[in-house]
Amino acid sequence: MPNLFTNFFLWFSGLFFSKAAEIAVVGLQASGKTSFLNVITSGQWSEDVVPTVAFNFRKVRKGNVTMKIWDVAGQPKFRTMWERYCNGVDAILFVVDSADTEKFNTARFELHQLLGHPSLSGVPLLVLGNKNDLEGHAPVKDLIKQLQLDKITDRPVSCSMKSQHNLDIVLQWLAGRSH
Ligand SMILES: Nc1nc2c(ncn2[C@@H]2O[C@H](COP(=O)(O)OP(=O)(O)O)[C@@H](O)[C@H]2O)c(=O)[nH]1
Ligand SMILES: *[C@@H]1O[C@H](CO)[C@@H](O)[C@H](O)[C@H]1NC(C)=O
Repeated sequence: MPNLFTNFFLWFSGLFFSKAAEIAVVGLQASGKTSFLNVITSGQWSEDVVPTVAFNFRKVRKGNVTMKIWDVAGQPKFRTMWERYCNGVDAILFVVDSADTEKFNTARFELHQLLGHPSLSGVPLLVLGNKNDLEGHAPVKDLIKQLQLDKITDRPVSCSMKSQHNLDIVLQWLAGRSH
C-alpha cells in the first residue's frame, strides 16, 4: 500500500510540475515553508539567484512551476515589496505551524495584511497546517477559526493539514489554479 501511494504521488506531482504555475509560498519564519517544498519536490528544485535583496526572499523552480518564498513577518518597510513579489501569482500558499498556537495571532495579522493588498484581490489562498505530527497541534477547524479564514470572502480559500496522505490533494488544488 505505501508503494502504491508513493507511486501515485510521484506520478501526480510529475503532472503538477509540468504545468505552468507561479505560487507565492509565505508564512512566519520557521513555519516550515522550505521543508514543505523539499517534500513535494524531493529536494529537486533549482534555486534562482535573486539580486541582492534586503529581506528573506527566494525563488525556486521545478519543471514549469515557480515558487516565490518569503517570511511575511518582518520589518514593515518590506511590506511594500509584497505586492511586487505576489504580482501575477496563480495562488498563495500560506504555511502555518499548527503546533505553535502562541503564534496564531501573529500569523492571522500577517495573513490578513497580505491579503489586504488590492492587487492580490481574488488570488486563491491555500492555508497549509504544518508540523501536525507534533503533540498538541491545532486541528483544521481551529486553524480556520484562529486565522479567521471564514472572514475571507474575496477569493477561493482552502485549508488543509500537511500529511503524507493528502499531499496529492494539496497539489491538485494548486494545479486547479495554474494555467
Ligand atoms: N516536527 C516537524 N518539524 C518540522 C516540520 N516542518 C518543518 N519542521 C521544522 O521546523 C523548522 C523550520 O522549518 P523550515 O522549513 O526551515 O521553515 P521556514 O523558515 O518556513 O522555511 C525546521 O527545524 C524543520 O525541521 C513538520 O512537519 N514537523
Ligand atoms: C513545460 O512546458 C512546456 C510547454 O508547455 C513543455 O514542453 C515542457 O515539457 C514542460 N516542462 C516540464 C518539465 O514538464
